[in-house]
Amino acid sequence: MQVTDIRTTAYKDQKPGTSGLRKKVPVFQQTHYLENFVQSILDSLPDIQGATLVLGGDGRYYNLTAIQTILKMAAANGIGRVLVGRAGLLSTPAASCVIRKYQAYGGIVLSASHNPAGPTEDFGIKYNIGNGGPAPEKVTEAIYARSLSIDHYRILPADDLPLDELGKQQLGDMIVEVIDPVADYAELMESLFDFEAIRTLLGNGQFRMRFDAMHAITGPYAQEILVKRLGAPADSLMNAQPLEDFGGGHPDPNLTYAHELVEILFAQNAPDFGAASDGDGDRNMILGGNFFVTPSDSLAILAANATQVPGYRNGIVGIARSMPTSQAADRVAEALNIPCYETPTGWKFFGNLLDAGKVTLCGEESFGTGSDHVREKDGLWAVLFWLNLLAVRKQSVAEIAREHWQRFGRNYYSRHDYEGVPTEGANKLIDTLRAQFATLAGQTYGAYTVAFSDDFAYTDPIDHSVSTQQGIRIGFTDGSRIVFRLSGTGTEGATLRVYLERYEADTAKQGLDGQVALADLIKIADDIAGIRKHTGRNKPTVIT
Ligand code: VG1
Ligand code: CO
Repeated sequence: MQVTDIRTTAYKDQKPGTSGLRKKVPVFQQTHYLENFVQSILDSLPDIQGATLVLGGDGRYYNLTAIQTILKMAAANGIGRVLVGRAGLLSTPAASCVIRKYQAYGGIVLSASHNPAGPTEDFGIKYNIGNGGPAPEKVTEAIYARSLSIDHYRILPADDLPLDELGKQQLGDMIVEVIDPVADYAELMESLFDFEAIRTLLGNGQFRMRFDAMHAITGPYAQEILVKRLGAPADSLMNAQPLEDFGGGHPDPNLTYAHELVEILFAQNAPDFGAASDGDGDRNMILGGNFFVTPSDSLAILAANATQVPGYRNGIVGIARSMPTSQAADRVAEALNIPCYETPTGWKFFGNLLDAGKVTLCGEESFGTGSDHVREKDGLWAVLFWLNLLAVRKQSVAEIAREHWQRFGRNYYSRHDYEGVPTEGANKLIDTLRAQFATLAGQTYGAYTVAFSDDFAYTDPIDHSVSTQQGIRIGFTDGSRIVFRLSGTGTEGATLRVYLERYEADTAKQGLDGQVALADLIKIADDIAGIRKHTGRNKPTVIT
């Protein structure tokens, strides 16, 4: 095997964010840019000689080019075997499933998730560890540190490999095994949910659903699982053909970017159930006929009903939610007498809790829900969980949600995103908030009195690692909250996220529109942080 050693110069901007390294494609196309980062990953992993890695991505532009390069570099660096999804495809949860099932050393997942794709749009790469989950901060910090000093990388000069047929091939001393990207994942889903009951629901001639794959990775997964195995009519799927540029869309399953689906579900004679997933298949949006389930409510509802689903029949041991996610799940945990953990934003913070058997379900307000079946959030898993519940409870989505509020109270919740604002203004806004920490408590704004304000910090209960500055919280005496964070996944300017939450126990007052119910808090957020002033915007880009 003739390995080539190539001299390179370090780039200074390869610091992974909330979920891997995300940059515009032209940034990745700079000389040796991708190679530097891949070598930095490989250099940071101890004892990888002869190890098995999993490799695949969401199919976006540059996916296949990057996969060919990574294969040749893996071979040159002494990796023993790479399991790669056919045509270079693997959804993020499927990659997690495959790493776990085949006890791989880890995996490289190529995705910029919900960010748009194409020659001038975004690309991304992240490393997942042997538990199938995103690398924890100590690993991503080591990769970044290595990227700052790297001066050569190793690659095997070889022709590109054909990746469209299943089976084993040799690349230098390494075996490349092309695997079915859907099969292992579909089998896992069948082990968790009552497919028989869901098949009956989907085939009863009454129930109608729509799943929007947004021209991204979940198309083939939905085709196999929802249509082939569960018998949903073929026209239940929308935009199921994966495209390199996701059809020019923004593959983020929310009320703004999944508007095609939203219009269908909010029309007259709407279907009973609607769902969408994102670029890499780890997010989910759940809709009923004329009804939107907030991701925070979805987590709470799944937790409260978990024992109705075979995979969770014996109950759940705990719940974890990211800090900005609403406290609806906390109320369920309290009722079930199980713990509810509050972690920083990003799925990597759930890994230790899941591995230690402290939690079964996890969720984020950003359309992410999942469980201990893998170590990533999982879009289709959430869709199947809901379908299983609908099949068992024989009620509509809206009825299930309203009953939940009656029992636990309703946490009105909304997130306002200001995307692509000038970085300087965004930083100033955060500084302005920090400067008020000492004086805010005790101040009154209309009916609301501030109880505390701080920067969220987290100490991992398992490995005791500490993560600071994970979002600014302003808590009010009635339990309402406003949270401010800057996004760690954007690639242009800064994105400000404002999270708003208010609890309503009175069942007579639970039917308001979220924006109406939160109007006072929305105004207070601007009063305290100077959102308009610092961002130059008078309204958010996205409201969910
Ligand atoms: C966003 C979400 C966060 C999520 C992350 C990755 O991060 O807020 O909850 O874990 O995206 O999701 P940020 O830093 O932009 O707020 V995905 O679907 O990109 O893998
Ligand atoms: Co995603």
